[in-house]
Amino acid sequence: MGGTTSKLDESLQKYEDLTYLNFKQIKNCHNRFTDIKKRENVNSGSLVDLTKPVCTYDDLFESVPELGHNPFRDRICDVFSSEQGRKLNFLEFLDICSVFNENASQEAKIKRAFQIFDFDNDGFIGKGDISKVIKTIVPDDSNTNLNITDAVSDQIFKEFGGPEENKLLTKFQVQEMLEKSPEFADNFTFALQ
Ligand SMILES: [Ca+2]
Repeated sequence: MGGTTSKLDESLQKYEDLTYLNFKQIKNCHNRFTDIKKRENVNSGSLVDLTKPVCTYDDLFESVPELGHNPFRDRICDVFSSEQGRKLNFLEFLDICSVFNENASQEAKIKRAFQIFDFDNDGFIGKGDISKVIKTIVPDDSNTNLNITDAVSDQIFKEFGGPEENKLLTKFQVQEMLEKSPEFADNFTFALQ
């Protein structure tokens, strides 16, 4: 990068090895995050320490519509965040952009998709989780929605569930579901413009 590499660029460069993003994409993520902090009147210089700054989910959704338009946005942030009160730090935001990048490995995407679909965080994908997944994707605009959700959920377990019909999906079965169903898979890739 020549002799003019800033301290910030040096810090950001390290994440090329740790994420599925190239330097330009990392810088892009950083700029988006910095814009949020600027609106909050935080000196962007403090962002050299990348682990410190946090922003609220709502500020993030507003500034990053690529994430804000994702029906799973709250679940995605919950899975990646270690902060309290619907907030995430910059590195967690970077982690989201990395896994949702088109270059992320299928394995990384499936691992996170599994966590995102596991709404009750019990380590399994059960019927209740799948019902919530469907309700998240299909807008709740009719009284018959509950019946439709139930029917689709049954169909998913019939198609992707194991022969023992234990009403739990494994990672492998979730992978199969994502591979065969674009309406699920589409929610797991975005790129910052
Ligand atoms: Ca579960």
